[in-house]
Order: sequence, then C-alpha cells, then structure tokens
Amino acid sequence: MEQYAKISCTSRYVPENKVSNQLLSTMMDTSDEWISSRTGIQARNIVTDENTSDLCTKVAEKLLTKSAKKASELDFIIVATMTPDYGTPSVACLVQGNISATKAFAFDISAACSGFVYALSMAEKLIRTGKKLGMVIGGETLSKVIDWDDRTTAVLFGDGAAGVLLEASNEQHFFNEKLQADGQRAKSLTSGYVQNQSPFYKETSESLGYLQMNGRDIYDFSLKDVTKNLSEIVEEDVDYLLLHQANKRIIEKISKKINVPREKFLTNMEHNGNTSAASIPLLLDESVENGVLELGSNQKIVLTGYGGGLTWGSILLTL
Ligand code: B83
Repeated sequence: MEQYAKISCTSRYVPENKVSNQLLSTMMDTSDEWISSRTGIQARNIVTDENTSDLCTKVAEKLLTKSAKKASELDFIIVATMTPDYGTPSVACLVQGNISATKAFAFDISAACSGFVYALSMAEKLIRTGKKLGMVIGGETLSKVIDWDDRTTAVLFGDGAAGVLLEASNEQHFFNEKLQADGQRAKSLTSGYVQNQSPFYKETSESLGYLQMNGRDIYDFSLKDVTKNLSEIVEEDVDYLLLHQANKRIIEKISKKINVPREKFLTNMEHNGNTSAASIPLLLDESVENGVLELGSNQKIVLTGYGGGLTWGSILLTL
C-alpha cells in the first residue's frame, strides 16, 4: 500500500511585544504612511527575551497539545530558519530536547524565506519512504540580524514561528512541487556573515553580519523567476495561494502576471511584517484558525517561498 503524507495539524507563536509603525516613527526617520503604503506592513512582533528555539518550542508544544500526539511518537523534527540560536546545536535539536522527543532525529534547513517550503518538501519524502509522524517548523528572530539604524530594512522584518505536523496517509495530498536555487545571485540578500577572528586569517572586507538586500535585484527576481516557477505549479482549480509575505506589491504583481485573482492570494504581512521562513506557516495557521482554510476539506492550495540563496520553490497540495 502506497504511503502518502498529509498535514494533520498547524500552530503558531509570535512574541507578545507588538511594534507598530507609529512606534517605529518615534525611533527612526520614518512614518506609518511611508511604511504601510510601500510594504503593506502596519505592525510586527519583536522579541524582548526569547530566541528562535524558544519560539519554535512554543509551536512544538502547541502542535502536540492540539493533536493529542505525544512527543515520543515523533520520528523527526525539521526547523527552517536563517536566524538560529547557534551554528550548532541546531534549533531543531534544541526543540527536540525541550519537548523530550527522544525518538526523533532533528536538523535545521537554511533556505531563508523559502525554508518552510524546502523543509515541507523534505519532510514529505521522509513520510513517503516510511516515517509515520514529523514536525516541520519555520521560525525566525530576524530582529537580531537587522541593522536598526537602516530605516529601509528595519521597518520590514518581524519575529515569529509556526509549523505543522505531517503524518502518514492512505490518500495522496502532495501533487507537485518545484524547488530551485541560484547561488550566482547569492549576494543579493545576505545575513549573518561570521567573521574569522583567527590570528592566521587575512583581513576581509566582508561587511557586518547585518541583513542586507539589493531591493531592485530581488524584486526583479520575484517578478521573473518566482512567477515562472509558480505558473508551472499552479492549476486552474487552486483555491488559495500562500506566498512568502515579502511585500504587498510583489503579491499584486504576481497575481496579475499569472492571471489568478488577487483574492486567492492570502496575506498577513499587515500584522507580522516579513518573518522569512515563518511567513508561510504563520499564514497557514492563521487561515486555518479564521476558517478560510480547513484541514481535511480537500481544498487545493499552493505554497510558494522565495528568498536568500537565492532560493525559491512551490508545492501544490490538498488539505
Ligand atoms: C524578498 C523580496 C524579494 C524576493 C525574495 C525575498 C523579501 O523581502 O523577503 N523582497 C523585495 O523584493 C523587496 C521588498 C521590499 C522592498 C524592496 C524589495 O525594494 C524595492 C522594490 C522595488 C524596486 C526597488 C527596491 N522595499 C520597497 C521600498 C521600501 C522599502 C522596502 C522599505 C519602496
């Protein structure tokens, strides 16, 4: 009997500290009108004493509570993040320890804003080849890599985490996918460079570890490469599309380019900002909670991530 994978539970967790555009306008030379008109963002959540593993652990605990599954049943935990607590141990291992999922192997995936889509694709293969239950979480504390003196990027990003339980199923729910990368455009979006402090190391001109983006280049990338990828995966009867929440205008432009009505594109950058690998699972769980999406409904959705690497990818699945 063929074993397929299905999403059986979703959950999310964001820091309590909500930061409005108005508050930011008292901290740097910006305004609510400037930010919301150009990005669609009105507020974001910023940690005051939590790291990425803390946010992801909260998501893991909520997934287990909501599903009544025990941590000991988990076969694997994958965390997609570009802002891990450490180089090692992985965030996934920290989560595994915090919830005592002693049977689960655990690892992180670094694919920036495509991370959740990459991780979900890998998890689906693990279930298809025999694993029974896995956890896939996208989690970020981007506030620790932002240059808070750069008002063009500081206003964009937020912290948060969200994830799903993936379990074995007799029915097929994953129907198509396309994951891509282009390392030759790697420098268009960078963050977290680790400077070698060795006495043997020659000085480099590499910049600080702050998040840096070439807005024009990545905007063009989103309208060209991401649009092409999405157009190859989307089907006529898709109910909803959940894209990485980078910028309101990108979503509007892509909807026109692939000729899919704008109202099929769900959004939540208004109150989360850009949360990189967490943006798609945050949108997924919020949409399940508000009833737009329903697990077990057989609704057909597309998830599309795109970001640093450069990486991008789409998955077509039913709930
Ligand atoms: C992202 C992305 C594109 C591909 C992959 C990931 C991401 O931000 O996560 N983002 C953008 O393309 C993007 C987002 C915000 C921008 C931006 C690009 O800047 C430009 C957009 C068009 C042309 C030139 C630059 N900013 C828009 C400006 C305000 C600034 C944010 C606060 C107007």
